[in-house]
Amino acid sequence: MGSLNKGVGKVEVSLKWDPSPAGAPDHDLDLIAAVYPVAEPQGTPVYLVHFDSRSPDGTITLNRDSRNGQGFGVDESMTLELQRLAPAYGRVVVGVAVQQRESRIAFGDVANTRVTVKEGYDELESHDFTDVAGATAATVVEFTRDATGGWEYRRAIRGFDADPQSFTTLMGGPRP
Ligand SMILES: [Ca+2]
Repeated sequence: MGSLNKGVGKVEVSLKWDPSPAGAPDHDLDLIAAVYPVAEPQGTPVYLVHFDSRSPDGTITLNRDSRNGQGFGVDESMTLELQRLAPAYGRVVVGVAVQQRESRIAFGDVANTRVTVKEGYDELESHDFTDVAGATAATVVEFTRDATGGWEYRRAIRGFDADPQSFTTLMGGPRP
């Protein structure tokens, strides 16, 4: 468990990785956010945000989406306006999943992957997935509502051996 860091509001999570070598299947990584109710912060997500799922209240937005890691700079980026989330929502977990092909693709198979969490120009977290190299999905950071209604965050690097769909059902669970 990382230390608690209080007072976050509007956060951007960005992800980049290098394309697979010429001739090899594309490496497609996805940023995924899951929102949980105050009443059941480790239960079923109220909603998910990723390339194929939008936030119904517009508070969490996937601004950029890539299927292959090509191009310069950030490949996927997501903005979380935590201070605008409904009071009934108490926890948000953000992770990254690797789309699986015919053969299993883990973080260790993808070159130069890095996720960065920023608030404005302040970098809150940055991680390269080397300590979850054998995993196919991982949580990165979690945000929780504190007693005053503000938001705090903590680093939450935890690897899973799961495809993206299964990961969305596991990512909010308690730590083993
Ligand atoms: Ca993607």
